[in-house]
Amino acid sequence: MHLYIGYKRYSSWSLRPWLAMQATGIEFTETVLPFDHDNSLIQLAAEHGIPAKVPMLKHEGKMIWDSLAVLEFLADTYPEKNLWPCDPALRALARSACAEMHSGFIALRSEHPMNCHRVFPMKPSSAVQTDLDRLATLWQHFEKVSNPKGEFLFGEFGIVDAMFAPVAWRCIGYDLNISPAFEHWSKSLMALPAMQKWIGEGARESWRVEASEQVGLV
Ligand SMILES: N[C@@H](CCC(=O)N[C@@H](CS)C(=O)NCC(=O)O)C(=O)O
Repeated sequence: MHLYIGYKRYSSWSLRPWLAMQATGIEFTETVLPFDHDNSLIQLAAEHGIPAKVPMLKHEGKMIWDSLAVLEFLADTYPEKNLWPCDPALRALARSACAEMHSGFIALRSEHPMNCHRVFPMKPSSAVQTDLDRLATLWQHFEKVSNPKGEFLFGEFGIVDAMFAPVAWRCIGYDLNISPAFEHWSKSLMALPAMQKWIGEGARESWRVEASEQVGLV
């Protein structure tokens, strides 16, 4: 399997499948496509005749793009990794939360883009606060329904943890508060060797995207 990703410093969508693969021991090779600095993503998409963005997974001639589609493909390909909870009701809840992360939390995502190496405390706007409150409610619901035996949302690390991983970084980087339950989960997530590896590799990247570096300054 080969995973094409964007910048480790900035690409929250890329982090999600990368983290799921690293944290669960799925073997893969990877290429970073610095799409704001060269045309490698355009070329790759043209080569395969697909309207692709990163992340994108190449496997046995197939190209799969979009973070959630890649994660679903991984869950199908490696059922033994239990990337979704085994219990159908919990699986449905995990899917609801992931779908909401994929399509929602727009204010949080747009006003506080992921930047793994910038700590810049910001007061949340009222739209962002609504997203943070919604996340607190979601975590409350996870606690009530999931009652996990392990340290992640449904026990062992899975897709739902990967999908929300960039939110953990956003809270650290912009000093945003959600709830004690979220904080507890975020600590476990940040302690994952895979998460630390991503952050370390992001630190060694030299590309800079000015729009992301200037958030809160202009
Ligand atoms: N919803 C998509 C978003 C993918 C996306 O927007 N990727 C960005 C990088 S984070 C990208 O490829 N940008 C380059 C471009 O649009 O040309 C997903 O879940 O993968």
